[in-house]
Amino acid sequence: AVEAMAGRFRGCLVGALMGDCLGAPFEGEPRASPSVLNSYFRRLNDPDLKVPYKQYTDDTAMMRCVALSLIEEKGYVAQDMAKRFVKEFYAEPRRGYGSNVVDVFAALRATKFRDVYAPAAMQFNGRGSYGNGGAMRAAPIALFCHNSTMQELVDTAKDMALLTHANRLGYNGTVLQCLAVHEALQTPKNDLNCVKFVENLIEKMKQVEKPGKDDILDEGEEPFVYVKKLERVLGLLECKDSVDTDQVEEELGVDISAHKSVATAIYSFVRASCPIPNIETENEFQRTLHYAVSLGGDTDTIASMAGSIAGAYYGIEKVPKNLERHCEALADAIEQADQLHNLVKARASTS
Ligand code: F2R
Ligand code: MG
Ligand code: MG
Ligand code: MG
Repeated sequence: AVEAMAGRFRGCLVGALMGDCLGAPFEGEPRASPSVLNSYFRRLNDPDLKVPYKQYTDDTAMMRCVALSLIEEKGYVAQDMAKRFVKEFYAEPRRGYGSNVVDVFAALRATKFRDVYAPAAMQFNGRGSYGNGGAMRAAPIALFCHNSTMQELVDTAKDMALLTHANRLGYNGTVLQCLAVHEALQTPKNDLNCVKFVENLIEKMKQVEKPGKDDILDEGEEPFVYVKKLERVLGLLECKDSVDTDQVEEELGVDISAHKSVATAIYSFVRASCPIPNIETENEFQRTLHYAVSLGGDTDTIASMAGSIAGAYYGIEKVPKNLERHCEALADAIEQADQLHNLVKARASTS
């Protein structure tokens, strides 16, 4: 038997991998119908089904770099992580990367990693990327910072995001995703209060998004974007079964920008803790992935972020074995989760 917290670490990284692999076929496609998705998950759950595994995309490719760098370096080392992103991209460039982040990799390589934060800061004429590429790879940071202070978690998540995503929305979305995984890990099993879960994140994001004395908002830039999104999540939770996918898209977003996907992933997790009309499964973890994919748009990334939160809460025991076996490199996710768990335990015993 796996120790309880180790099982949650595994659930988190396996959940992220599964959301990516199982959500990727639907990314950017017209929203799949309830019957298509029910038969998709039913078919994959058939123990006799033998098909090639579903490949992971950039989401997992980059998350693996984050995990391996933390494990090898026993902490966050910016240069090492940046080098891993670049090496990984040039080894396998066809994993479906965002169309602009690839320029960061090229500039990092061309400048020989002199200032690893500089290329990202120059994206979009100095505004930086607000894509969800920082958030999609963030789960290992939340695991590594399991016993850290909130400030340490926030700073590490932000620094990791800044390697590619220098826009406030890009890095604060990464921080929020980390806080959500962290909150899920801390929530005792069978004790999930959806409203409290979201309210706790709102309180933390109020601190994160509070403008510092040197923070000057760009013209037209709204303050507290994520706090407001999370307040909308609370509003949707109140409406429960009457919320349809159009409303989620309109209020929270389902696209590749961080501010239109991270709160959507959090909503998917809390919403799927209860039955949802048109979703067959009784398993809450699977329901989270299924619901995230059903929203359409950036299905791999939203399902991956939601899957990592759900896996951190429910643990690996809730992950259907028939489903996980279809994902590429499943064993690596489990190994990395165990290594991160050992690292966290070792840090706790020496502090
Ligand atoms: N790239 C995709 N999906 C499209 C193609 C996949 C298809 N299945 C295939 O294989 O061909 N998915 C992946 O990209 C997302 C993460 O992207 P990331 O890492 O954030 O990239 P980038 O390039 O930095 O940002 C993405 C786009 O966002 C817009 N954008 C960002 N900041 C902006 C700004 N300041 N101003 C204007 N636009 C901005 C741009 O359109 C960027 O290209 C994940 O979904 C992952 O799965
Ligand atoms: Mg992807
Ligand atoms: Mg990317
Ligand atoms: Mg995506």
